[in-house]
Parts: sequence; C-alpha cells; structure tokens
Amino acid sequence: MTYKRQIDRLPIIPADAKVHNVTCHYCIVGCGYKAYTWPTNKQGTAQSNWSGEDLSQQQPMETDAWYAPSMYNVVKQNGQNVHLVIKPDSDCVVNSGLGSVRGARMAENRRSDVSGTQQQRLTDPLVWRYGTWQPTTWDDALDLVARVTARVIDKDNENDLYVSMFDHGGSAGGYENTWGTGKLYFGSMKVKHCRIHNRPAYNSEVHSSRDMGVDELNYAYSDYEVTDTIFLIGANPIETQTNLFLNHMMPGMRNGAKVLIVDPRRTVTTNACEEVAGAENVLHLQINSGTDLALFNALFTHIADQGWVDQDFIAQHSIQEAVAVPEDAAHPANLGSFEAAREGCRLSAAEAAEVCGVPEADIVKAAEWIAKPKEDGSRRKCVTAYEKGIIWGNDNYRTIGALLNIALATGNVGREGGGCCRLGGHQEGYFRPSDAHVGRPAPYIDELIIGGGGKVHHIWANDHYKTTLNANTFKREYNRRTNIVKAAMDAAVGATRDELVDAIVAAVESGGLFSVNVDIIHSQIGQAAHVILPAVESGEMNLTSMNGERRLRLVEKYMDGPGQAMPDCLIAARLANHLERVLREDGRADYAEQFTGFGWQTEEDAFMDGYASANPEVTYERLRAAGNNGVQEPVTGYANGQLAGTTRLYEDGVFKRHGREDGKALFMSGTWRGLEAPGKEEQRSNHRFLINNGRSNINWQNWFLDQDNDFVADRFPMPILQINPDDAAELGLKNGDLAEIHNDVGATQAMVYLEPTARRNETFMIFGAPSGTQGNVTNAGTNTLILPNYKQTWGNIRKLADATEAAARLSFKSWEVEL
Ligand SMILES: Nc1nc2c(c(=O)[nH]1)N[C@H]1C(S)=C(S)[C@@H](COP(=O)(O)OP(=O)(O)OC[C@H]3O[C@@H](n4cnc5c(=O)[nH]c(N)nc54)[C@H](O)[C@@H]3O)O[C@H]1N2
Ligand SMILES: Nc1nc2c(c(=O)[nH]1)N[C@H]1C(S)=C(S)[C@@H](COP(=O)(O)OP(=O)(O)OC[C@H]3O[C@@H](n4cnc5c(=O)[nH]c(N)nc54)[C@H](O)[C@@H]3O)O[C@H]1N2
Ligand code: SF4
Ligand SMILES: [Mo]
Repeated sequence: MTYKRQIDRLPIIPADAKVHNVTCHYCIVGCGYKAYTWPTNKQGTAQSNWSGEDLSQQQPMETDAWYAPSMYNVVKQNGQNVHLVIKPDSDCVVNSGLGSVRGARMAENRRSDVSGTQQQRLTDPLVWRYGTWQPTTWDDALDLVARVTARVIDKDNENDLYVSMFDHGGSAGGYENTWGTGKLYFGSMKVKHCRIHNRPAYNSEVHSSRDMGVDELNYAYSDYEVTDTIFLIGANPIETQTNLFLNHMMPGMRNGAKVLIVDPRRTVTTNACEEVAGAENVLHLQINSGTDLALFNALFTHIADQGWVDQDFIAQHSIQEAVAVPEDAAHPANLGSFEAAREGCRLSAAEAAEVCGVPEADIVKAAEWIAKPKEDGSRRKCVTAYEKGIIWGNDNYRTIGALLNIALATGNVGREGGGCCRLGGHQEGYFRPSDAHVGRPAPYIDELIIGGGGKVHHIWANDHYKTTLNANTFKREYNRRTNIVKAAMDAAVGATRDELVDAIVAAVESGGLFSVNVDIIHSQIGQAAHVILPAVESGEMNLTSMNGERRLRLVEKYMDGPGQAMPDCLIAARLANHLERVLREDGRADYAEQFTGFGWQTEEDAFMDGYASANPEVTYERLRAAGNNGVQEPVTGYANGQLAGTTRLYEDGVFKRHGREDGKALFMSGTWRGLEAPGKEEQRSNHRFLINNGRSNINWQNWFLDQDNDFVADRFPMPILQINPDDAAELGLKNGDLAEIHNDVGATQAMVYLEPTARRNETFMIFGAPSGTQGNVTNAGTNTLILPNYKQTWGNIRKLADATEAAARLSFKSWEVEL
C-alpha cells in the first residue's frame, strides 16, 4: 500500500548493501532486477551510497539512482529485520532497467511484519481438526498425508491419487520445484491422473507445433528489433509481456517494422502500436471470435499461390512425403509435405473474409506484409508471436499448425528477425522424468473428479476454483466430496492417528475426496482442503527458470520465508521421506524403495539431482557469475569462465522436437471446421454476448497477491466486464454496476466498465478473480487432446446491483491513449 503511505522519504541504499540477482518471477519475460538488503539501523548518505552518485545534485531524467516506494519493504533475513529494495537492473538485456506495474511492486508484495504487507501468507502447516484448520508441525501434517495417500496407492496402481501441479518456472515452479514434484509423481510413482495448473489434463499447449518439429520458444527477443513485420496473434503484449513490448517490439517498430494484429478485440496493444509505428503501419484484423484457422489457411494459400515461399528451405528442411503422420485420435490433422498442406488447407481470401468477418483486401494486405518480397527481391523477415487467444481458442491443434505453416513456408523459423513463438505465460522451468505413461490424449481430470474419480488429491500452486473451466460444477462437486471427508474427520474428533486414517479412508471409499493443498496463501480451493502446506516463493529460496527466449537465470535468495514455509521441492522431498517410512512400517519394503533418493537438504541439492544431472556444466555458482543476463538454453558448454548458450533455435535447419531422426519439419494439413469444441456452437446460437476473457496489466493471475494489495484492490475491487455503451444502456447498466453473466453451464459476476471501442455484443472479462470466476460460464467441452477453450464463451447479461461503495469511486476512463 505504499502508493498512499504519504511517504516523503525512503532510506538511501548504503554503498555496502548486499546485492542479489533477481529475475522477476511473474511473467515469461523475466526482467532483471537487483535486490539490495541492509540492516535497519543503517543507511547511505547523499555522498556515500550504492549508486556512486552525489544525490544532493539533481539527477538526469534517465537516472538509475532512485527507487519508488513500491520497490521498498522491511523483511526478515536470517531472522533479522532488514531494509529491502528490489529495483530494475539497467544492465539486464531483457528489460534495460524498465520495470512494470507488476514487477516494480515485488518488494511491496513481500510478507513483512513491520510494514504489514501480505499478512495472508501461510506460516504453518494446517490440518483440519475440531471443525476448522489447526496449525501444526511438518512431521505431523506430512505423516497424515503420507498415511492416507499410502492407503489408496500401491506398487502397480496409483490411479486413485490425483495430482494438480504447476509445470512452469518463475512464480511457483522453476527447475528445482518441477523436479521435486516430478521425481515424486513420475519417478517414485507413475501417476497418470494428473493435470497442469492451467488446463484439465497433463498435455501440451502446442501439440501441433511440437509434432511439426518446432519448439515453441525458438527466437531471441532481439529478433523483434531487426524484423520487417511483427505478426501478433491472440496476444496483448503491452499488458501481458510488458517489457518485451516496450524494450524489444517498440524498438523494432521504430526501426521500421510493420505490425499485424489478429484479435477480435481492440486491445491497448493495438492502440500502443498505432501510436509508436503510425496507424498506417498497423493492421488490426478484427476477426470473429474463433475464426483464426480460416484466416491462416487463406494467408498460407495466398502466399503459396503468389510464390512468396522459401523454396530452398522447403526443399532442404521439410519432409517431402505427402503424409508422414496421418490424422488419428492423437493427431487431429495430417502432417506431411508443403504441397500436401497447400492442398489440404486451400481457402481463398474471399472465403476467409466471409468466415472471419474482415475485408478480403485486408487479408491480402496481411499476406503482403508477411511475405511479399521487397523491391530489391529480398525476402521479408517476419516474427510470428501468439499466445492465449489461440492456445485457449478454437481448434487449438489445427490453428497453431496453420500459423506455423506460414512461418515455415516463408523460411522464418531459425532466422534472424524471424521465429514462430509462443509469447508465453509464466517463465519456464520444466525438468521432470518422462510423462509418457500419462498417454495421449491424456485423461480429462476435472471430468473424472466431477464423476467421482480419485480418492486423494494433491494440489501444487494452483486454484481451480478461480481458474478452471466448467468451474461452477467443479466447485459444487469438489465441495460435496471434500465435505464428506471433513464430516468424517469431525466425527472422529479425539481419535488416534490410526483411527483417524481409518475414518478418512472409509470416507474416500464412499465417494469422498481427501484434499492436500500446497500453496503460499489459503486459497479458494484451499477452503476445501484437509491439509494445507505452506510453500515459500521465489526470493525466499534460490530458484532457476528460463524466460521466453530461453534465458536461464538464478534468483538468489534474499529473504526468509514466512514461519515454517519451505521450498516446494523440499516439501516434495519430505513427503517422499514420509511415504517411504510409512510404507516400510506397513511391510511394503519393495514399494518403499521407490521413494528413496530424497535426501535433499537445500533447493540446490534438488537442482543438482535434477536439471544439473542432464546439464552438468550448469551450477549455481556459474549462474551467479552469469548474473541477470544468464545464458540462453540449450547450454552448449563452459569455457573461459562463461556458460555458452544458444541465441536462437534451428539456425542449422534441423528440426527434432517431434523426435524424428530425419530432422525435417512437417507441414499441417487441416481444413476450417467451425467451432470445434463440443457445446460451443449451441452456446453461441443461444446467447447474445461473447464473453471474451483474459488479462489486464495490473492483475497478476488469480489475484493471489493482488487481493491483499491495496494498490490493486482499490483499482479493481472486482473483475471488470468491458462492454459497449449502447449494449449497456439497453440492459440498464452503468459504470461500476454489478452484472450477472449467465448461460447454460453457470453464472458469475463482474463490474461493468463501459468501453466505446468494444464491438456490439462482444464483452471482455478479466479471468481468475476471487470475486468473479469467468470459468463458471466456460463449458466443459474442450478441443481435441483436451485443450480448454476458455476464450469462446457466450452468455447473457443482467443487472444484479448498483455499483458497490468500493466501485462507485473508481475511474472508468477508456484505456485508449494518444501520445
Ligand atoms: N498483466 C499480466 N500479465 C500476464 C499474466 C497476468 O495474469 N497478468 N499472466 C501470464 C500468463 S500465465 C499468460 S498465459 C499470458 C497470457 O497472455 P495473453 O495471451 O496475451 O493474454 P490474454 O489476455 O489471456 O489473451 C490475449 C488476447 O486473446 C484475445 N482473443 C480472444 N479470443 C480470440 C480469438 O478467437 N482469436 C484471437 N486471435 N484472439 C483472441 C483476447 O481478446 C486477448 O486480447 O500472460 C502472462 N502475463
Ligand atoms: N477463463 C479463463 N481461464 C483461464 C485462463 C484464461 O485465459 N481464461 N488462462 C489459464 C492460464 S494461461 C493460467 S496460467 C491459469 C492460471 O491458473 P492458476 O495456476 O490456478 O493461477 P495462478 O494464479 O497462477 O495460481 C497460483 C497459485 O499458486 C500459489 N503460489 C504462488 N507462488 C507459489 C509457490 O512458490 N509455491 C506454491 N506452492 N504456491 C504458490 C498462489 O497463491 C496461487 O494460489 O488460468 C487458466 N484459466
Ligand atoms: S514484464 Fe513481466 S517479468 Fe518484466 S517486470 Fe513485468 S511482470 Fe516482471
Ligand atoms: Mo498461463
């Protein structure tokens, strides 16, 4: 809440403050920061301070010698209170000293007993006892988890244990923690009933890209600076990858790049690009929701027909066989040669214009901006970048494949100024044993849970109550099933441990579900849990992750975690230790043996056991030395005191992501087939409004920290629903009013925000808020291979109430800006 603390002075960082490398743990961009800590009874002076400047003199505008109140806090370090400043690092090539409205508030979002911030953080393991949650020790809580879990699993059958777990880096995740959980669930066990934090199955967000041989993070951020065209699809980078936009895309535009944007909504990104590049250099293809595949097929057709393709690349680096992987249940389209794809995807610009609702001339113009050779005959460079607008959009497999077709055909993968990439969500940081046993398509976990499947559920760092699809039904069933267990535990009050375990097992045998929640706060799904285990965050442990250009860095621990909280990897290790012990006591020595190898005492032990086992050159010490610029993965060696990495993938033209020995890229052959996920077409026909949804700059994910941060909570006490003013007038809605969104599968609420640029009958709602879950109205039907289709949701809207007291004093200014 520093923004209104009326702070007129902050301590000056002394010259001898401790300095730690920090990579912002929020979004994929992974901006470099430095954390400074020093004793509370000390500070620098105008003449003697960390910056080396004489601060009694006026500093220039672009000075580094300052910090904002939001970058400051007082936290615990080795049990002592210390001053903490976390400020952007101007030497980091990712952000060059820029912060964002999220990253620049890392410090104020740390838990502090002195300033009172983030007091919601969990400090102790909690066990459901005597009708509520009671604090206890790790050994007590983990003994209960291990005993109950051990009763429902066995050597060859772990199907009654369900696991929801992060697969990313940065905030909740990282190489240490994906390995800790991965070694437990995929090494010691072979858990099949698992899902990832953001989708109801354990699968890929981009199956087709990988099947075509292309890893989805293949470029370098500098490619934006030297390209001719930036092609953005279903993404809003100024709000969601902020410093990638500001520090790399904007310089690209200033160097002359044109920008193509595909989004059914006019975003602030579109607005910003027009301001930076000039409106004549920005083309917004404002397509009908979910029609991207038709657009991409038409672009591909036009580009191929004009002969604007890279024949050499196609001949040398792509497969020549018409169909190399035939369409089947695991591959929702044929994969093969360029020519076969050209026939299989054929669609005219006129036909696509009809489907997409954009002018045919704009489709032709877009094709020209992507691929029409320049006057001197040279090839245009184009960076293609996409994110959740198509990943969570209609027909994920074919749509992403069709987009990659264009990038491959124009020789834009593995070239400077090119790339066909996910913009990304969190940072990455995946290192786990094989998940092959899960199968493809992977089981649809939410549906199984709703249908009564599973007896024990372990949840690591996610909150399905706020962020899954079909969420009304999920919550109803989850509450019902976990309440069966709570009732059984209540009835067993005062029982011995054995009696309690018997009571819980009896309850799960009769339809109940025992829920274990590993989180940093007491979340919404955590309200249903029986055991809650407190984790630490990045900065409260050492943590490695890589960003959207595969840049690997180490965040150095700069403060203590709250109370008994531990790193996720060590929680996994201690759980494994308890499972081993309990299984031995139970006489199941063979099975117990599978849970050995978890002697780790520190997160570094987990790192060395996991990631470093496959990348022996990489150590904490070397990463520390590599600082905030780190090294781009894959790491290729260590020489002259430096880790060597890879600026961009596929510069050698060898594509291996599909696992094929030939090293050739594949093209995808898939026709437009309307709204693919079950129930979507009916939902659209039967409801007036598109409930498009996604993110805003200020909110981070499911608001787990935002909800206890006044700066954010005062701005948006509730999720907003952007709506066209004429639509709102028809419904009797005004700014700040509370609206109910309802449809065939559920209902939710949001705060009305009139937005003149919103198209009629098309709204946009912030997803994931504690005070209004958009997923309540997203139906259960998924794309093939169990990819949720959050974006294509339709519903009706009615007024619930006038603006609440909190909403009445907000600004409802349009987000459009003019520079
Ligand atoms: N500020 C902020 N930044 C974040 C996050 C955050 O919570 N807050 N979360 C991070 C995470 S985990 C993720 S995954 C990323 C997501 O980053 P983005 O994908 O950029 O974010 P979204 O807002 O989910 O969706 C992007 C756009 O998809 C558009 N869209 C909807 N339907 C369609 C469609 O049919 N076709 C097309 N082409 N577009 C469509 C929406 O209008 C929206 O503008 O952001 C990361 N960065
Ligand atoms: N309607 C709709 N739904 C969506 C989306 C959408 O666009 N529209 N997007 C989807 C996407 S891309 C995403 S990423 C998901 C996000 O869905 P979730 O993963 O459920 O949301 P997060 O906010 O990332 O959840 C983080 C949780 O982990 C906890 N946490 C934070 N740090 C740590 C840590 O270090 N350790 C542990 N153990 N816990 C920690 C937080 O308190 C919080 O409860 O939502 C998905 N759902
Ligand atoms: S752009 Fe992303 S990584 Fe950079 S400071 Fe903002 S939230 Fe953090
Ligand atoms: Mo995400």
